[in-house]
Amino acid sequence: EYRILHEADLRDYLAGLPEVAARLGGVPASWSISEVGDGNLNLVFIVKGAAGGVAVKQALPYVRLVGESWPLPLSRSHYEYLALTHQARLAPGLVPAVLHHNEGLALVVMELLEPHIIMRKGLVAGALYPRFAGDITTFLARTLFFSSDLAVTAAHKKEGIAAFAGNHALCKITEDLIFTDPYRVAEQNRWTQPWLDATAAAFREDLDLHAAISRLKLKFMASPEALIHGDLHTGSIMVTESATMVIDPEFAFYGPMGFDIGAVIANLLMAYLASAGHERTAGERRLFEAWVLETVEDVWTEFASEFLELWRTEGHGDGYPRTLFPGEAGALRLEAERQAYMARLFRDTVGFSAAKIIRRILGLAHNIDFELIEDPKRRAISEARSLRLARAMMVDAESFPTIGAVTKAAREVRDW
Ligand code: SR1
Ligand code: MG
Repeated sequence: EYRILHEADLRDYLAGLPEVAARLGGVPASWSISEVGDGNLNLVFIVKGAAGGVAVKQALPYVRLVGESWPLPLSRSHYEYLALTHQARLAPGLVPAVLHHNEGLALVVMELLEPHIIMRKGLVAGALYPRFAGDITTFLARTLFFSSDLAVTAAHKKEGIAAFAGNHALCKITEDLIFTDPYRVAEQNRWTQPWLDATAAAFREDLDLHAAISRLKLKFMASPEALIHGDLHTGSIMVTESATMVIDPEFAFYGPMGFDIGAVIANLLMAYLASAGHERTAGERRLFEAWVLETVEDVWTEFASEFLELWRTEGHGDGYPRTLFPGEAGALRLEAERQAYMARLFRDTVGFSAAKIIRRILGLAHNIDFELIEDPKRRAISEARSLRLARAMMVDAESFPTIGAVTKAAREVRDW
């Protein structure tokens, strides 16, 4: 049943979906259809009619960035649909509504997010998003907490793990591209040459770094703590000044919570360190960079506070049975356990954040924060600062006991 949809097929297909056709309005021939996908994997169409619009995402049977030589299962569309509907229940208003899903065509039709833009593009242009920290922390706290053993029964959790277990091809991309390739000779690696040649070579020889990234890789592979988005970079977030929407959860599976939180923080840190390479006035630059670092701090502190509050009020899962913590002494002890849990989660977050930075500079998939810095030497300076920060965060975890220590180190490396 699968075929790659082109404009004419898509028009006919959507015309056969009464709810979608009604949302678009007018006759199908009047709909405008454009393919706008700029991600690494899929086709994305924007369809607009007299009454409204929809977004259509179709998985390709291969990695779009590389081509047909790298096949990829269409089943990722099924997992994306599952994750989107799950996230919509747990974090209403923070993900697009799904209007239609066709498993055979590996296609999802969603509400069109307008006037939202991809957050990464806004950050490259120096825009500030005052609602972002509050919204993303609500998304993170609710999706992670409510799919964890702290909130659900053991049986429910295991059914969740089983439902996403087949998404292993997407996990393998992460295991290779984030946790392995940047640290070895791999054909697809690339970096800003010749300025980063020596750093890339040093990272390939650095056994402290190899031990640290391998610990993180194992955590990624063997810690089904919660249903994670799995690719929560700023290209997977759409924003306006007053709204935030998380998209593209096709990498979703039960994994370590710190991977999602770390992804958000990593991408903010890269926006911060890329800022020096983009054209903006000194005043704009100061304002933008101060806002980004404040947002990094808010992301962790607001996430931690929302997550802890959920645990205190909705912690009815099998993970920490309340019956084992009776009375005042029990309550105090349980609270101490919660604080220890958050300290461990913070360490994971810092490590994963570092891994996400390194992969964008030495691995296959880069980001426009750096790529749009036209002068390669200036780009390499921002990237080298980011690599220096990331290496320290990964190898020297004890030096980063708080999020303030992370932003302080980012500020220091900004002037390096
Ligand atoms: C070959 S896919 C490269 C990257 O694109 C996705 O957005 C993920 O980040 C993946 O690692
Ligand atoms: Mg919040």
